[in-house]
Amino acid sequence: MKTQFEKISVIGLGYIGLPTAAMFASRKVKVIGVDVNQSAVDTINRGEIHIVEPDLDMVVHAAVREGYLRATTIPESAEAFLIAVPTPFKGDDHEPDLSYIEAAAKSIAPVLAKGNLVILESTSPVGTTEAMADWLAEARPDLTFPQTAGEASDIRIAHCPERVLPGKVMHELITNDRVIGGITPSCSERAAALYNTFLAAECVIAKGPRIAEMAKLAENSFRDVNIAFANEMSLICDKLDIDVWQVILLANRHPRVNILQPGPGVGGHCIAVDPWFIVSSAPEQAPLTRTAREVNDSKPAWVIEKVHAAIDAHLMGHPGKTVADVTLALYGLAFKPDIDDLRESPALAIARKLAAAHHGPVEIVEPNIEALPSGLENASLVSSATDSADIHVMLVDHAEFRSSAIPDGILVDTRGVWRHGRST
Ligand code: SAJ
Repeated sequence: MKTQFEKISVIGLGYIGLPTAAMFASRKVKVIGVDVNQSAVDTINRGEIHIVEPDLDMVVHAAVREGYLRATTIPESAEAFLIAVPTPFKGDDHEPDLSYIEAAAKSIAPVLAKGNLVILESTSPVGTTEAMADWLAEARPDLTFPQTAGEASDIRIAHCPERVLPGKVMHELITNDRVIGGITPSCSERAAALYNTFLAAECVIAKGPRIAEMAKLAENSFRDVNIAFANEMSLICDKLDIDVWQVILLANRHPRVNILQPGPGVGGHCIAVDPWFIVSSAPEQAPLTRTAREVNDSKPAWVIEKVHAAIDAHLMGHPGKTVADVTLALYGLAFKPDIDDLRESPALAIARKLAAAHHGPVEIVEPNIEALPSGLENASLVSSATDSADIHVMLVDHAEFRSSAIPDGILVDTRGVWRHGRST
């Protein structure tokens, strides 16, 4: 079997699928990108992008112009299919929702042919790749699949979880090691050959897709648990009236300690979601993972309480004033620093709740956006807070805020940007 791929297909052209498609196309592999969203397909076919990711626009533009990348809503035949669709959770029990993967698998089944490779890239609960293999086998009884035919199968199947950091995707796609969990060794080998088209790092082979699935969930849960520890520290230090930022700086001078940074909560659609896949698959065994999620999810409410306490404190010091006279200035809406991505952002959730409840002016400073999203109709987007702002709430430590002067007024600083004595 030849190792070079001439034509592949990427199913799902979002934050992972589009950069991956563009990366293969930049290496002169013909890529058919498939998405259910007609407007995303049209945008990409114009050589433009519908998401924000540094350096992606020029790679997509060049790939479309040179004819290596084309988008469509209907799957076509290809040598390899990479599935990169969302895996959210549903309901109060945070049950994983695999409907996008199931739909993607069923959509490619009719065009599958002997010799094809199918890769699941979406972050998935343990067992999902095997479920996907069964959906494909059910739809194509005329082909053989590795879960039953082993090494002799017509179709190769592997899980290769995406691990790239939003904001650095085009770089990390090339430089991060790839975890590869094929259903059989030759499934892994074929998948590794595909990624080696552009990978500068290593393909690390897992003993099967279940291990690869769990490794990805473990990575994001590890981070969630560690951020939860930092967030819990911030609550404890606030209660004891000591500076958590200095505590962390000092503790991190120990050679085996690396406490992460507290914040207003954990956002994005990965770290705040993936640990639930572990919890739902082994609830009795996962109290720490669950508690970390709960600690991080409860942080926005704590920040809102802090702001309300600050409003009360301000009014106590200004007897002639009412709440309507108190101006709030909120700094940052994005889900993390130096990006414009507002999806699943705790800062945005806090801003919406504060703006809805507050009777006075609310100013929002967010240098990375041009208009406020819905739910902030009572607020105004400003380039810097006015002198009349009374309470300043730091939500996202964008570079612009880290380098600007500490404002006058009451400070609620969820990121340690305005902490006194910044060096230690
Ligand atoms: N955060 C803190 N304190 C910290 C670090 C992060 O509060 O010390 C917050 C951020 O502000 C943000 C959230 O956590 O709200 C998540 O941000 P992040 O930069 O840690 O991670 P993501 O969600 O952008 O990307 C993660 C990455 N996973 C790991 O670093 C283990 C990325 O490599 C994954 O590919 C991505 O999830 C994914 O798609 O799963």
